[in-house]
Amino acid sequence: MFRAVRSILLLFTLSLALSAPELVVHAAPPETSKTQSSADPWWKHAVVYEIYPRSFQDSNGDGIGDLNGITARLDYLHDLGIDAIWITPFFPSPQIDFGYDIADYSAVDPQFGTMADFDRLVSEAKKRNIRVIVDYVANHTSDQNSWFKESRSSRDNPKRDWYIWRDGKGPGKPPNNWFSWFGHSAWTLDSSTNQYYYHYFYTEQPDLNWRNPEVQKAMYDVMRFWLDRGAAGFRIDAVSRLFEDPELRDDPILSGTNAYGDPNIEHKYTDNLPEVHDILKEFRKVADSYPGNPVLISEADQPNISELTKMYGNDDEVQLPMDFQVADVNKLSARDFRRLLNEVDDNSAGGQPHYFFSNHDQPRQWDRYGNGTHNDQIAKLMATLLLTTRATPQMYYGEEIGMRTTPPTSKEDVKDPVGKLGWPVDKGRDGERTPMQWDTSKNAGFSLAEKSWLPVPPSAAQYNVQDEARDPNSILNFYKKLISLRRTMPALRNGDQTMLNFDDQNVVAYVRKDAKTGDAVLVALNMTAENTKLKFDLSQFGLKEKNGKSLIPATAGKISLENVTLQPFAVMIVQVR
Ligand code: TEU
Ligand code: CA
Repeated sequence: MFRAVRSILLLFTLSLALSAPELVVHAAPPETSKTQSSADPWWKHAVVYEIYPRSFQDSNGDGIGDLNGITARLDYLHDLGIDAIWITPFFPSPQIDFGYDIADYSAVDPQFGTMADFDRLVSEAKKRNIRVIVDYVANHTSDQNSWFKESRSSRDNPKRDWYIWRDGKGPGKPPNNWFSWFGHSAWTLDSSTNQYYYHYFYTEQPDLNWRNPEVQKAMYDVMRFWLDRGAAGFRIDAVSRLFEDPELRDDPILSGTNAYGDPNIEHKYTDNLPEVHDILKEFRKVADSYPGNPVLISEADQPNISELTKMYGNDDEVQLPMDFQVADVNKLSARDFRRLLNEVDDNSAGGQPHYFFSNHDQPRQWDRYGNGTHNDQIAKLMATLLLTTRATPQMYYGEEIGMRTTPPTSKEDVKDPVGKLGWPVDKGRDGERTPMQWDTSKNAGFSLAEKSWLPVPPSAAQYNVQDEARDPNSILNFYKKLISLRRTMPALRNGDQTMLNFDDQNVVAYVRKDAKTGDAVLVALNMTAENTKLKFDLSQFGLKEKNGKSLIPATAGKISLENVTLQPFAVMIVQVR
């Protein structure tokens, strides 16, 4: 998925454009404004913030971020206004896939801290009304997990069937043509028992056999373990890959080859099998057996709205399926965004959408959506899109300061194994995992070590929390303003959403209106480098006034809705009656 995007990125020359509308910055709102106005579960109104713990804040000078580092930065997160953090895996792991290869599901890796550190993080976060969401890697373990060590020890070990073991088709021939997402055969021969085990991802990440009730029980216990310790829910990793075709049919071969030199295939028999939904229902039962509405967020790059919609079940599966369709439009296309946003509302599922643009697996939005000259303004446009629709927004650390993708410059420096395998076509995911840029001190304030695990990008000199906090026109203050509007305005918090001007090639526009209070806003996003004139008639929404109060950009008087001009990539949020 991320490979194509990555090569497109190389084409852009990056330059800095510091053009920004005037903006008034408000301090974080009082706690009481976070009180629910209705019986909605908390996650419906939350802003979720993804933290890659290796790269957020190092507290002990070893060059690797840790749990205490996150705790030390909670005041920053509170001031930003977010409601929940999702922390990618911090469990014991050989770190082949930087934590997504778990050796023990119920402990903390010493390089990230201790269980006491986790407990302290949860309780300190709670004091600031921030919930902690844990990553749940259900599809596979590490090959260093004691479950797998037992499983591989002999063909008749009681845990043999916890993983997918099969005979080859003949000498040197794996059971079928399935390919790993990370390159080459998805089967590895284990010489000690002369059978192959299946792994959707790295060789060191054997897939669990979810058809085995013992595996199911052990994994539901993992959920209970973290819920008992105060987790507010889970982001479920690679969930569409839980089941494989029992007949092991060959996947269809497509044309061309990928960055690893393998033929492209359709993962037809290892992805989105219907059985996934039986397990999602069980996950939900576990979550629902706890107070406080624990949330389930699914990570699955569903190919279309109907597959995505299935993730909600009948409101008995996940509450927030991540929408990869919206995340990966990968160009500023008013048409595409309008269609996708509208599709969700046309859909009878009635579930809560969940949008994001960046994460630890794909190039950052600053340069993925940036055009090379207006990147900062486009960063604000993407922030507006993320934070003003009715979807629950998910941010990735650093997007709020305009962090960019900074891939390694030589193969020797690559940390992510896919980057070594795919070099130079696929440089791996290091570029979007660089340390958080806090200030202009050593390692951008991330670590006191001589060398941080990934280098701090040169752009940290201009794009960092300390400097941006002081600049009223910064990307950081723009995010703060938006998050605060989302919290305080009934229209943005609870409102219905209706897309406008379906023929407009340049501008995405929508109305959010809260049925209860009548509070309404008009949001318009110019996705082009042209000055664009617009005209709005909102009478169909019972909004009769021809003028509105512009909140972004903040203007003194009212502006006319019949004669609006949007500068290149400009956004507008107008309160309307
Ligand atoms: O990624 C799961 C996964 O399947 C991704 O390939 C995803 O579909 C893709 O990024 C969409 O663009 C998860 C983790 O997020 C990733 O970091 C891990 O490497 C992977 O699982 C294996 O655990
Ligand atoms: Ca550390």
